Amino acid sequence: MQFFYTPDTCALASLICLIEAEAPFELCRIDFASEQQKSEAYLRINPKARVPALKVGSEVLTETPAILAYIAQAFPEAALAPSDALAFAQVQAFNSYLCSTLHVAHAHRMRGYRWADDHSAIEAMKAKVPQSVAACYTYIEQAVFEGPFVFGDAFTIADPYLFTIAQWMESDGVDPAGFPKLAAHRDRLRQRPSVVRALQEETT
Ligand SMILES: N[C@@H](CCC(=O)N[C@@H](CS)C(=O)NCC(=O)O)C(=O)O
Repeated sequence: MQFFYTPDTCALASLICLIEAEAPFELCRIDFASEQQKSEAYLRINPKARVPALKVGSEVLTETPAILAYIAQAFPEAALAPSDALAFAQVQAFNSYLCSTLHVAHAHRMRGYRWADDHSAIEAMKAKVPQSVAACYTYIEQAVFEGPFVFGDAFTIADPYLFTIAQWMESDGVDPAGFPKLAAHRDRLRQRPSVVRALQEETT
């Protein structure tokens, strides 16, 4: 497998899971500074011009929830997701929320140009980020998070994904002190060997 990533992006969640699963893969770094995600060569891999992308044989998987679910199912011995269908769907519901709601709220800070051309509209979207992102964390802290992991005692594909996005709390203008369970989860995951290794590998 080839894993296409950029440091400090949502690709970290999939990298942690590849390491957890002890999956064989080659790391392929995409350089945002030179806009390599828009290069012809990368667009042939992922026409969406985004990371992450996971090449499995001749197939390319994109979208973090899909990549995480694939890793969990392709490497079942790593036990990264529940085998019960309903419990698995709950993990997918959570990861879909991170992908389609929390990550998108965060993207309004740096990528407002995706939704508007008008400078004042872009600035207004940026100004709303601390509030819209905090509302997502309030929902997760109060209605979802079981502890010590998202879904209780078992570490699942939901944990590295939440960890990855929660790394951006401060830069999104959200104070982690307002979310004690999520802040403790973030601290706990920072110590986990797969996370330590992923953070090292993505920057080397
Ligand atoms: N829904 C996608 C989002 C992927 C995405 O937006 N990735 C960002 C990095 S976090 C990216 O590649 N941005 C490059 C750009 O906007 O040019 C997923 O969850 O995998």
